[in-house]
Amino acid sequence: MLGGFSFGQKKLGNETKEQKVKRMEWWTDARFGMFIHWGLYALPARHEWVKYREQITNEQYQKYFDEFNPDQFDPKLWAKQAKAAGMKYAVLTTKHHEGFCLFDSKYTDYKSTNTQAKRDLVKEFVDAFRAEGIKIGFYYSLLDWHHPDFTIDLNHPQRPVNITDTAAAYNELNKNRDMAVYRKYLYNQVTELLTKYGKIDLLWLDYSFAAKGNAPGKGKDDWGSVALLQQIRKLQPNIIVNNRLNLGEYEDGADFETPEQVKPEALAKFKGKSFETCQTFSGSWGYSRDENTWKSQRQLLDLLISSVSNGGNLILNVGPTARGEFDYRAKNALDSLADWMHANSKSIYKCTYAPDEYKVPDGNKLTYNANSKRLYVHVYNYPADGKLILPGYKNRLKYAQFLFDNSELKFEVQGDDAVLQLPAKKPLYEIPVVELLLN
Ligand code: JFZ
Repeated sequence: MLGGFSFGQKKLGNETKEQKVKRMEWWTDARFGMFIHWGLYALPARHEWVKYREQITNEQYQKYFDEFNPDQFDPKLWAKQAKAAGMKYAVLTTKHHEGFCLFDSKYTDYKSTNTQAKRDLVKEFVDAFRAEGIKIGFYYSLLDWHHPDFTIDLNHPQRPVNITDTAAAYNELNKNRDMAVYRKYLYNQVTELLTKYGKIDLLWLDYSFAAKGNAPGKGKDDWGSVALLQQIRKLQPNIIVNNRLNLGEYEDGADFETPEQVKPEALAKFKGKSFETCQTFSGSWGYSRDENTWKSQRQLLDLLISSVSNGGNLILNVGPTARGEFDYRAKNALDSLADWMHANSKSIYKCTYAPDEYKVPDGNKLTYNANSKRLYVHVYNYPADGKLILPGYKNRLKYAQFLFDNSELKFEVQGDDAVLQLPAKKPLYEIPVVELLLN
């Protein structure tokens, strides 16, 4: 066969390009999802990497397992909050790097059903979000800082003090550890997650990393990535999988890229690819009590608009507290998104980047719905006199209106341009959206 896959790449299944587009359609249309990072790290409440950062041993970390008691956990409320914010899918950490499982796995005792919670939190999440019509995603950490066979590498809490220490130092630390045993565990748990909870729409596996000098990294062979992906596709043929598995020559077998904490200006290079920007409300994924760099509504909207205006998705993270709630800062952030999405979601769902011939008026950002032939101008820079110049739109514009109330916006042709007359006084919405119906 000629073509069908890019240079140097091997194909895993026999899905055609068209079938792939169809399989990914709901995700491409959705554009906006919720990430949920929740685990024992909510108790220390100082970042989900606390065990690594402070080089905490399993014994020292045990108190968080013993004290885990999320008495306010109400996934139906979480689902309502996600839905109100306009998020169409949600991805929960079924296990993060710390190794604690939020589900009733038969392969470990280190799980929520053995804590005071006594609940399969994953099952309740799935039921509640599905009931709200939100697509279900599982995050599963490839790293595991609790499993006794997971070999110590540069990202492990028990790494040598100097992480670039000699290979001998790592060998000594790893002499009783066997990645083959862990690999089987990982395979078994992913199998459980994909067989016990019904249809799973998305899987987010995290992550692979290169060695640094003598300090080992982890990738393809450690995870058994290719066999794992084949198993995933077999169990859930319609699932969408991210690209952090390190698939080598099978890299095209992953479905989307995951630029993380990438600045909006840097997203242009992903144009034309399937990508999902993942971002936090503040500077941590896990609940971080004293972290105070919370993004403003405008910054959050910019992340969403910038993702869609480059043809990608945004998944925004909430880190619930140890009691199982979205704290007031997260609630405020979600509420502010809900307000905006209530008024403007037409410029987000099923939208993508605008064709090149449509120029962005000065500092503003465009999205485009090819089906309805509508272009959306996100007015970042509100013109002082209300005159919004659309460069080169002389013969292109049929009708214009604000999205928030469908009120008409009149325009005049001046030379090659169309000039829209917005109200001189800026409407109260942050980043109002103008809908342009094109000829
Ligand atoms: C990972 C996790 O370590 C982190 O805690 C969080 O879950 C996040 C979503 O994913 O962090 C990464 C993983 C990969 C890269 C950067 C951060 N990367 O490839 O640049």
